[in-house]
Amino acid sequence: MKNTAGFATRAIHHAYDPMSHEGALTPPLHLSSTFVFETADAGAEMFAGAREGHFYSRISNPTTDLLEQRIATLEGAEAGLALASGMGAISAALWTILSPGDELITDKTLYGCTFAFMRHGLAKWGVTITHVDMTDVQAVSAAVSDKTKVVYFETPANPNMRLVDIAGVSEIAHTVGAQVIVDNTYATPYLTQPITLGADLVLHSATKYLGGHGDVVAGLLVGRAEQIAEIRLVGMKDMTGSVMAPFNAMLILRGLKTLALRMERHCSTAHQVATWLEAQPVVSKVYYPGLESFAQQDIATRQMVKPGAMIAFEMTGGYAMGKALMDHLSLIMRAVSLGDAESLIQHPASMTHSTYTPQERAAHGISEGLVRLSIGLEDADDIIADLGQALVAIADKQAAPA
Ligand code: 3LM
Repeated sequence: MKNTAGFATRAIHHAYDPMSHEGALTPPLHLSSTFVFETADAGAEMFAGAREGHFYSRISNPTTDLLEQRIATLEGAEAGLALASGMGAISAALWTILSPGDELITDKTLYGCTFAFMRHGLAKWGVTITHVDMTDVQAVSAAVSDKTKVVYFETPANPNMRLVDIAGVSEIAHTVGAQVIVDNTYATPYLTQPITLGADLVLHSATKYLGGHGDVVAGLLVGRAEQIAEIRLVGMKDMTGSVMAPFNAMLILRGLKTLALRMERHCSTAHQVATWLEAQPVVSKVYYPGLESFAQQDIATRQMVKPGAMIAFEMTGGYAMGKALMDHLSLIMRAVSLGDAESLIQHPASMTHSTYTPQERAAHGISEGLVRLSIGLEDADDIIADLGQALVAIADKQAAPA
């Protein structure tokens, strides 16, 4: 298969030849934790890095290796690395790159555990964490200095859907020699490929859209081959041991085969649901990059093929109403995580972003009333009907005498 093949074709075929595997259509699952050396010298050469091959699955494994090649081609990167979780990818990368005394500049809004890792982990280690409003490229320009080693952000950001101009921020970061790390979990490589826009490293919680079926926790990282090799040997192998199990790699490889199809459906349904939500009088604000009312629609159009399938919204009655809505849903599941076949709803302030204090949430643009909806693969009419019946139920409840 040519490397110029389309996204879906590469997601299904890249780097695998059945004829080299006894004709097996599906890549084999190599569960082996260790690999036999042909000779003692061959083993010593592998340890010295002078000979290619697998020798222990905390370093590499044929099944995870195929996944690493697939995610690299889909992101337009030289190399990939599979890790135990999204947080494993984040911590292995940052611990490899940063040293005490360095500065990391990041957006105001981050996934709750990423924020906590920076605040409680990296900061304790002597790294200065500076939060900047990255929706404003000038603010990033004013913040960077010779001490800035890493510029880190999510786009769209979890949970409030703020977007960051990847090309603009990368250009600024590179003027001071800083590396740009983008968490591409919400967009997936189907919608945005940050490396092609100037980022140095891209990471995923593969638990989400890449796996796509809510049955695996996993992380992926892509970037330049030399840097990925360093993160493999330092951040992954020695500092965290955050290795993806081969079985999980197999599940992600299976998920990737339908990523293009699923993202098309996720996005078109999300657009319908967001449009419907915006028309409801009790919904005061909807944050979805595909809506005309979305403040950063220009960036969405520039760097996202489609607006994604994550929606955040607020209700006129604040979180009391949001909670009532959540408790009256029957098809949409009350659960954290995202990117699954099932539509999921959750309350960031008390769940995914409870790692922030209320004061921190206020300072970082995460409102207490925000409700987050991950649009699944069910029929759009059924998702809308579920939201509709819940709105009717809570309206009746409000109208009923106490
Ligand atoms: C969530 N998010 O519900 P894992 N980066 C982003 C993420 O959204 C996440 C990670 C990294 C959620 C998980 S909350 C307890 C459940 C943008 C995870 C971390 O380590 O694979 O979970 O990825 O928003």
